[in-house]
Amino acid sequence: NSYKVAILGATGAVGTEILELLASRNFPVSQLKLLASGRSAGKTMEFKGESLPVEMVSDRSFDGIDLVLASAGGSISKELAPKAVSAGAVVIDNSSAFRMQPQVPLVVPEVNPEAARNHQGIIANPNCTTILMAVALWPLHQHQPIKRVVVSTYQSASGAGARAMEEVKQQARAILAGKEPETHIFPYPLAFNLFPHNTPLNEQGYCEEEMKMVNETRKIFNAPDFSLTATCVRVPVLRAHSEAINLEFNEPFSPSQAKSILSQAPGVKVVEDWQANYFPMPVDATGKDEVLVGRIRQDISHPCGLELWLCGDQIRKGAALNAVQIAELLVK
Ligand code: A2P
Ligand code: 11C
Repeated sequence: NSYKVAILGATGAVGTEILELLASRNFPVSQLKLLASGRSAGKTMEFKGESLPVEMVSDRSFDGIDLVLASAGGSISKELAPKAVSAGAVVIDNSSAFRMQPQVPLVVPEVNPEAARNHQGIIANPNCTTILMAVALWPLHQHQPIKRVVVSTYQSASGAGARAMEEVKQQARAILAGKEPETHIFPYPLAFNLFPHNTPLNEQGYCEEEMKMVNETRKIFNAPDFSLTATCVRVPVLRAHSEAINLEFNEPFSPSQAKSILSQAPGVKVVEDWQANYFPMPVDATGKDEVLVGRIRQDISHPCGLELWLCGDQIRKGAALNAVQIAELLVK
């Protein structure tokens, strides 16, 4: 079997990667439609050596399409995903528009692949920071239930899209030339700086990105009371997010056992060289499929605590790869 596929947001940071992954993973595609805004109409993109036109999306774009991989932002998904479903397509949506709707599965294939089966047309791809953490925590949680998570993130510019990555480069050039950096996508200069994630704050003082980590992890793990607190920070890294994670269990969890479990876990690669003080870095995670995990150590402040550090390619496993893996589950 092969499928008529559309990528909505094909020209974006995630869409471009989806296109590459459909080719490199040999997804069974019989027809491919590249959809974006009017700004991109007339452009072409390569797929398996063939040059394909980018089309401006319209209500009719989904006629005859089996599968839509959407990554053009929440408001576009809200408007267009229901239309694609009405036209008979299944939509794997990378935005936050539908993630918390009870009838919409929220899937990380290494964690809850079975959830994908019960879709009603839309399957949601979780938030990137959440996906990377879920892949690393799930195998430990299976072994011994996690009692509480404290996570701090170091999120790259790529999380805000292709134009945001360009903005950081331009800011760096401006600063090095002694000029004022300009801000368009980000609220503050990111080059040579960092700031707490700039999504809206709730009355408890948590930003939206932090609450996505809490609520989406609970849904993916099917653990409504899962205890997690997060601080999300944007850092001047171009691509790949990092996370410092503190875990508390009910009983001690030895670092060597955690390392052995993670070494065998799907989607995880343990990267640790204690002699060389070498651990996961965003530059090493960039372009990789696996979440790199290291610095697995006993928390000296708590007998049942464990510390770890991870880096993962936000555009790949954090978005495009996870979406393509969900598509592969459906095809299976
Ligand atoms: P375009 O390149 O034509 O603006 P990123 O997350 O990297 O910023 O990418 C966003 C993606 O969503 C791009 O492919 C972008 O297309 C697409 N997009 C943005 N606005 C619209 C829109 N109104 N209709 C369709 N696609 C859109
Ligand atoms: C960031 N994780 O790095 C965000 C972007 O819920 O899909 C993706 C937001 C989301 O800014």
